[in-house]
Amino acid sequence: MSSKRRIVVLNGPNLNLLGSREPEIYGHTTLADISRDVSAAADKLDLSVDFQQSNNEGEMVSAIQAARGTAAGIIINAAAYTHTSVAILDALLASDIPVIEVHLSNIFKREEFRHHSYVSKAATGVICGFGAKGYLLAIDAMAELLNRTQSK
Ligand code: CA2
Repeated sequence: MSSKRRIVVLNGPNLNLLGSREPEIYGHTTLADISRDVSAAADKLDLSVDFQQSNNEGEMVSAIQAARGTAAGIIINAAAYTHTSVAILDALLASDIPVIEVHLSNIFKREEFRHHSYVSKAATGVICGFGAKGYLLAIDAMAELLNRTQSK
C-alpha cells in the first residue's frame, strides 16, 4: 500500500466537456490530460491524487465528506457551484483539511455573477486564470502547505 498522502481533486459540473467546447475560454486540454499531469506532479511531491468529476451537487458534498479523515487536502474547481452552493461551502468548512480553490479562467475578468465564490470562504488560497496550469500550481501549493504544517 502507498504511504503517500492522498489529495482529493474535485471538479464540478460540465468540466467533463473540457477540450471539446469553448476552447477560447477553457483551452484545449481535456480533464483526462489534467488528471494525468496532476498525478505525475503529485507523485514527485510524495502525494497521491484521487481525481474526480461530478455534475451533481450532492455527489460533490458526499465526496468532500468522504475526504475528511481519509485525505490530507482538497483541491476544488466547483465550476458553476462555486457561485451558488452553500452546501459545498458547509461541507468544505466541516472537512477539517486544507482546501485550495482553482479556476481555469480568471473569474474576475468575466461576468459579475462569477466574481463571488462561496468556496473561497473555506479555501486557504485561490488560483485562477492560468488554465490547466492552475491545477499544477495548486498541487505545488498543497505540498508546501502540508509540509509547513507537518514540520510545526
Ligand atoms: O474557470 C473555471 O474553471 C470555472 O470554474 C469554470 C466553470 C464556470 O462556471 C466558473 O465560473 C469558472 C464552468 C465549467 C464549464 O466547463 C466547460 C468546459 C468546456 C466547455 C463548456 C463548459
